[in-house]
Amino acid sequence: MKRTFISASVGMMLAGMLVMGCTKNEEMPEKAPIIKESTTEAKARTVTATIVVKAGTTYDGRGERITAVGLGDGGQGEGQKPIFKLEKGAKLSNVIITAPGADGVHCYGDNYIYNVVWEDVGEDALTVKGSGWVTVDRGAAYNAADKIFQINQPSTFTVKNFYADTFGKVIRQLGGSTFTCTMWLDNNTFKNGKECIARTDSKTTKAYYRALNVSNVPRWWIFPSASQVSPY
Ligand code: ADA
Ligand code: CA
Ligand code: CA
Repeated sequence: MKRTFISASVGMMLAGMLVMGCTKNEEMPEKAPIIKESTTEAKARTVTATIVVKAGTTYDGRGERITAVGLGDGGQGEGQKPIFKLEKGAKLSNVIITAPGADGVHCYGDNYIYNVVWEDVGEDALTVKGSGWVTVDRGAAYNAADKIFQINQPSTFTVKNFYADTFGKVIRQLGGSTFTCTMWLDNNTFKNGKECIARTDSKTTKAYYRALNVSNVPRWWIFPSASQVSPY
């Protein structure tokens, strides 16, 4: 949570495009999250309890904006509740999560997260809580005081076609943990990070990356050895 509200700037950008009569792609920010453009038409939904997406099923919000009430203040206190709990094999798509982000999305393994926008990340945006794979494809995360993605179980974690602006780190494997993860980062834009793209303390975790557009992030990787990270 960082108290800059991005909708105003997105609105101004869209208004500016209209004034200039601009429809060209080069005037859009790179990798603009696709559902931001239809935010004004998206349904608003308030949730007061974690939404559980059952094993093997899909929750498709079709662009709805979800606001959590009573799940946590979105600050840095641990123990807040998730807004979504994805059981094994569940999918989540096309939702905007507003402030307060609480503890975001909890993933129990083999989860596909497509086009989810965190407008104001809470304690963190998404946590891997079960082993397996988790793929985050498209979408965006803004204003994370610290972590966006927290990995607490061995997993293959992929982030692709994603946009993050203002964060501490994009990915953090649980501090002090020695289990093995594989991170894949492909075609992402990461701007204005205080610390790094990814951090682990595990000597067996590996990261592979390509097509990253990174600006104003002091270090890309904080890993025990540089040999754990490679382009692909
Ligand atoms: C911190 C904390 C862990 C866990 C994690 C999370 O790393 O030390 O116990 O709560 O955050 O999942 O947010
Ligand atoms: Ca945490
Ligand atoms: Ca958390």
